[in-house]
Amino acid sequence: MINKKSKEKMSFFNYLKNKLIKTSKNISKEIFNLFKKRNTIDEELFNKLQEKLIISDVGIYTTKKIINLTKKYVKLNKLKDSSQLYTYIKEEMLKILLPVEKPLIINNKPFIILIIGVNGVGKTTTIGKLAYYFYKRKKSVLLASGDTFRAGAHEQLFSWSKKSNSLFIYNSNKKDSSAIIFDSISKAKKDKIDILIADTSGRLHNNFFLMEELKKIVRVIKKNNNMVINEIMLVLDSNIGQNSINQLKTFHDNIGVTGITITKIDGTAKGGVIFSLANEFHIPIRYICCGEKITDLHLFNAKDFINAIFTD
Ligand SMILES: Nc1nc2c(ncn2[C@@H]2O[C@H](COP(=O)(O)OP(=O)(O)OP(=O)(O)O)[C@@H](O)[C@H]2O)c(=O)[nH]1
Ligand SMILES: [Mg+2]
Repeated sequence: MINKKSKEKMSFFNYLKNKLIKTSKNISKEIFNLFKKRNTIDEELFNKLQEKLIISDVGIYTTKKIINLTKKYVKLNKLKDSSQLYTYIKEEMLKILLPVEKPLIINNKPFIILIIGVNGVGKTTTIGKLAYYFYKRKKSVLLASGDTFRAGAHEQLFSWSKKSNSLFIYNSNKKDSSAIIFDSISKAKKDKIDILIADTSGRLHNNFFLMEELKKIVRVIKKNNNMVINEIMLVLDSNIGQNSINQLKTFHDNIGVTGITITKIDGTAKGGVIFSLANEFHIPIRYICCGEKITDLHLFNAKDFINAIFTD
């Protein structure tokens, strides 16, 4: 008999599989067909595998790693039949993701999360979903409206605060993002709030002045006694594929990213970028977002992700 827990697990798995269908088509189906249609293991097979992985946005560096490991495995086990390699590649790709499966541990109060990223990647929407996620886990949440740039940013965040049963703070007299976030931390402390999530303006990673503003926010918060940013979370849109490597590198070099949330996994064929991000940076991937609904945010789980994209 199937119990409630395994039923839930099954329905989540089907949900994830559906959301990842385009990425899965690129990675799993292509590789599966490649190994099924051919029998001999030769250089041409590896060239084709390389091509498929690069098309799926796995990135050249990570692709080469997978190919080299597979070649070694073939040699070591004296393999002749390519069908034996599909499961091996799936396992190697899982090994790339496992080290970045590190959920956030909420270990102090207020736990401060600063959300950063390029324009339109889904920062504010992710905040709404995160707030709801924590609300469901019985945490009190305060949202700080630190985006002083985008028209309607405060209204958008306020609306998410209502939907997620969280508190909202915005000071119309203050135009400076660091001042707004600083005040909100004081309020969170005073009111004994569990988690504070601060929104920031979208900024291109190569915009010097906006990157300086972000550094200032971090500086102002760190300079004050007993105030620590517990998580600097970069939001990345999976649709931009390999470009997210540059975004992560620049944000990380400038202010130090401690966690990543990947959005818009639904509908993208470029979900393979997650392997490059994991392999090249080793920064925890905390959550993945698979849609616009408040419930479309999930803890990143390497095994679920691999099983959803690799159809056996
Ligand atoms: N399909 C899909 N759409 C998403 C997801 N996350 C966010 N969006 C949509 O992406 C668009 C931009 O979202 P915002 O949250 O406003 O993005 P932002 O990064 O805060 O944008 P700026 O504040 O302008 O920099 C909205 O239409 C969202 O509904 C997701 O996981 N899947
Ligand atoms: Mg926003």
